[in-house]
Amino acid sequence: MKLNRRNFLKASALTGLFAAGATQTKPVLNAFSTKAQASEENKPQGEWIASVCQGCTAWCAVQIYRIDGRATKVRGNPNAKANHGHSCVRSHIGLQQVYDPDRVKQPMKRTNPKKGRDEDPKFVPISWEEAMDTIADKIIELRENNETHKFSVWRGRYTALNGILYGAMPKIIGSPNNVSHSSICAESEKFGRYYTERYWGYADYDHENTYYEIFWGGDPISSNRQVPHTASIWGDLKSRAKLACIDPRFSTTAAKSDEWLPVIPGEDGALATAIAHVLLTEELWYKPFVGDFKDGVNRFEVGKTVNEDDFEEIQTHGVVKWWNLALKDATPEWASERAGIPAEQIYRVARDFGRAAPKCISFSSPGSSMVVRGGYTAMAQAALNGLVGSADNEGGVICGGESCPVNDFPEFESYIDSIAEQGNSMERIDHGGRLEFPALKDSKSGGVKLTNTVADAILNQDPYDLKVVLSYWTNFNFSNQGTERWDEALAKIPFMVHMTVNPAEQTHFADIVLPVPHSMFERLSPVRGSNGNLHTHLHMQNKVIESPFDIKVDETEIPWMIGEALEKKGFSNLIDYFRNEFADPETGKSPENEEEFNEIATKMYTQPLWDLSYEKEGDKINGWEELKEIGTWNSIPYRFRQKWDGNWGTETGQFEFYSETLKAALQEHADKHNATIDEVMEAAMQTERGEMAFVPHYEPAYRVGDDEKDKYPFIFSEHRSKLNREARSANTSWYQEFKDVDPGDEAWDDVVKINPKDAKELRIQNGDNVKLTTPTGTITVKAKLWEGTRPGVVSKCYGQGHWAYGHIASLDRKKQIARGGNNNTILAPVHEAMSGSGARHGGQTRVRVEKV
Ligand SMILES: Nc1nc2c(c(=O)[nH]1)N[C@H]1C(S)=C(S)[C@@H](COP(=O)(O)OP(=O)(O)OC[C@H]3O[C@@H](n4cnc5c(=O)[nH]c(N)nc54)[C@H](O)[C@@H]3O)O[C@H]1N2
Ligand SMILES: Nc1nc2c(c(=O)[nH]1)N[C@H]1C(S)=C(S)[C@@H](COP(=O)(O)OP(=O)(O)OC[C@H]3O[C@@H](n4cnc5c(=O)[nH]c(N)nc54)[C@H](O)[C@@H]3O)O[C@H]1N2
Ligand code: SF4
Ligand SMILES: [Mo]
Repeated sequence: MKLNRRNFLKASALTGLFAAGATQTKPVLNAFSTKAQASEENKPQGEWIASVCQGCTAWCAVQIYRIDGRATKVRGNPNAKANHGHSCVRSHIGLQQVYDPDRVKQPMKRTNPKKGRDEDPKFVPISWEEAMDTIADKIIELRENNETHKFSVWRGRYTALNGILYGAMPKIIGSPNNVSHSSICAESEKFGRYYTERYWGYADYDHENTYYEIFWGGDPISSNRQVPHTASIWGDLKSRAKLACIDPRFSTTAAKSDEWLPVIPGEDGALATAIAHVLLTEELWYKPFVGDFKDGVNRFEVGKTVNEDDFEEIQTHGVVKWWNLALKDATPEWASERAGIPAEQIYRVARDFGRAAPKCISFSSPGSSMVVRGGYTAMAQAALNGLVGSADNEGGVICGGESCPVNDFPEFESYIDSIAEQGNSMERIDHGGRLEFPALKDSKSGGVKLTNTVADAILNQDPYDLKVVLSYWTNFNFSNQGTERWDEALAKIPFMVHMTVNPAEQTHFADIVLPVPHSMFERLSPVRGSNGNLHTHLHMQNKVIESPFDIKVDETEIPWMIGEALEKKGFSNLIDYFRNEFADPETGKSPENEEEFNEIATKMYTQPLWDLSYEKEGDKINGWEELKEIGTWNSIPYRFRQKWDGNWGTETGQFEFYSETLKAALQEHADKHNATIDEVMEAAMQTERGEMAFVPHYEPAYRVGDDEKDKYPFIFSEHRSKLNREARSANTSWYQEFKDVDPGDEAWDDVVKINPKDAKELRIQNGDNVKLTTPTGTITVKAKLWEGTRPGVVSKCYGQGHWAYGHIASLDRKKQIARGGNNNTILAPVHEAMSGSGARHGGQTRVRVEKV
């Protein structure tokens, strides 16, 4: 072919294309590529092995460089479409976690029967056999006394294998009490989207095609779901789109946005409804989505009700009802008084957002919704995406994702005997579904299982006591608000097993401690990550290294071994289920030991992804070995507007501003209690009554503590760290050394950030030790003068304050002296009851700050 200019361009475009394809299998971050720097003779003999980081809920596919059996480096897995070769700073901290000398190294048992923070558990090493035998004895005792419901499995973070330990095992033993940490994580955010667009899950966004983003208490370049992706495209996003960050704190995202709205904590609902008000009064709603007045004349005028018949909706339901009930008086001036943001700024954000319709994003987060009464705030944030037509649309918000076909674990119903059946029918321990806790997941009363109420249940024996608890990947007396209650509750449990990587605050109350793999390096398991970058996926954790410690996998191997121990004592249903129902999909072989069980369960679960005979839309992976090697399966990119034209799945089939779906769920919950919906609203601590219950609306912030000057004059607001791997990374020197990457924070320390104006009045200076007192508790930390928090609001990072997590996390581990203070010691144990969430944000607790 002769190369004229036209086909030269064609050819080079093609090479370019192929080149781009080829680089996808290469690391993006070459600085970390050892091979790139090594000469031939000293070329390292290592290899990159696929795995998954679970440092946060992004669950990124990564690769780990192994050399001489040691894990030495981490990078994003270039085969994964969600993070495309990137990983965040926290992924590297995993290396220090897995080689942490403070880890639990062998099974141990408590020899001091007294439990309490001041009691030394006097742990001594035991064999796995003794541990399993003891656990089996306790379970058999419950079965003999017909009180299997007093058995409970507690789950923190988890992999896709959780269906065995958390799903099947309690049911086969006979307990409704599998308790998850999800309700202290993010359920209220999901509530908002479910009751507008019927999607319960983490959100994904089309950042590449958007022109305006409002971040509601989200700091997506430091936390939330997709840090590697968001950080990697931030430059492009920022040069294309306008960004507004609504956060009481000057976060990294606030610093890099066009607008910062330092909202008074818990008052976001006022801003969201005011933005909706402006979109309607100024005719900025997206008409091809919402529809229009029949005669084209806008009747949304301040304070005026509108006749429903005058408006014709297209994809939505109830815009006029919403206006009449909750929006007509919600002017920016009204919102300004509540949220503490100038009205002009609210107008500007609303107008710029509306002008970008439909390519604009209202980005909700737990930060602004894990707040007492924050469920309606989350609904309002989601409803904005309806008004601008960005819901399920390019440049907007994705509702769900393409499918990622996996197999369910085998049915276990036939292994539930009559004793178990009776236990399973008992009321749950967590109070979910009681009048005051609608906890409405998937339209079900009590659909969300509450976490933080379990401490109250144990303390008050309401509805009964728990006797045997198996807890994994949790640290509930650190991670729940109101930690002192948890210390007391844990001390009351007669037998608790903690399966943990590090001995933690919860371990201090355990009877048996079991060492488990660090999920990122030491176990084989499938992980279904959050959707990201328009793709749904499944990633594989591999056993990258042989652990130096005597560990067993919590979700599979330990249940198997307990099953064997139970069999010896005459109860074989659990092990029978594992032996009879699980079989290698390739050879048909049943598992014979715990390790085989883990592998076979993983193979069965993932078969549709690696077996080419299953139809699917996404990566083609040829065989089980290839899945482990590539480490990820990705769906095709999301196809937008799947839910448009009546497919939303809501009661009306439309995107609901007036939520018939929530109305039905609330009615069912009310009927269950012979109550009215108003009575439910009251019990659930909501202020509005009547039809307001069915629309996104403003609820005033709820605060614990009196604001009189001499009592609790400040609002306490908190946030997470760029370096928090949830609350698990504080025992690493990298966490401590680089802690000042969080704006305002200090290395090796824990500070409360106070506005200089307030500090001056209190005569407090940088570095002073200050006591923070709330109605719930007291901690002592350093003061930091910082303009990044508004006067009247003090701001503090979550994550420090460990008194039993290791020698780096504590100032003095032996004497239990924490480095800094745990926010949960002073945060009140309150809830966002509509979604059943623990409420940590929204300035729910007032605080007194005193120099010590
Ligand atoms: N004040 C406040 N409280 C919060 C939050 C907050 O931002 N502020 N965040 C909330 C959120 S979003 C969540 S999700 C929860 C999390 O709270 P939890 O689910 O209680 O988890 P962590 O506190 O991270 O502690 C997990 C424990 O697991 C152990 N561990 C570490 N790696 C592994 C592993 O690979 N396998 C196993 N089996 N164990 C391991 C650690 O030793 C630690 O003891 O906390 C909530 N609590
Ligand atoms: N770096 C990091 N990222 C993580 C995790 C982690 O531990 N570390 N954990 C993962 C997990 S388990 C979860 S659930 C998610 C949580 O995701 P997010 O909730 O998005 O995480 P945070 O950074 O805690 O966001 C809270 C933000 O809300 C702000 N905020 C507090 N009160 C209010 C309020 O009343 N209104 C508004 N508008 N903002 C408020 C805080 O200042 C903070 O910047 O993050 C995940 N990503
Ligand atoms: S910490 Fe979270 S965002 Fe960072 S690499 Fe791990 S899973 Fe991804
Ligand atoms: Mo979470």
